[in-house]
Amino acid sequence: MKNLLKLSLFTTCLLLQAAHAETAVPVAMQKQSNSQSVTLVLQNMTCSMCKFTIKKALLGVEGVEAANVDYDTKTAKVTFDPQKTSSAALIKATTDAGYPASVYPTNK
Ligand SMILES: [Cu+2]
Repeated sequence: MKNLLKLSLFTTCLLLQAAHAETAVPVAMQKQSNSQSVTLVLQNMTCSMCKFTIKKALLGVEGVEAANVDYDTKTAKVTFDPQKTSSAALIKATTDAGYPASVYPTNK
């Protein structure tokens, strides 16, 4: 009887460890890929200097980690922390700077 109890405790322990291992992996992965990327299509970009204005506006938004503005395609690829900001806030920032934007369709 005593041995049976020991065995069942041992099995429970193994099961708990397995369950823990299964949940621990996705959590770790989530932390690594915490930031999100979005591509914005910008209006009113009339010269190559515009990209600096837009980049500055985007980097001024709290939670933005990187902003790469491309004059040729008139897009901005922005990496941000979704806990701190959103694509709507990014659009507001570029709009306030004079460049209304929309989310590039494939990134919706
Ligand atoms: Cu310009």
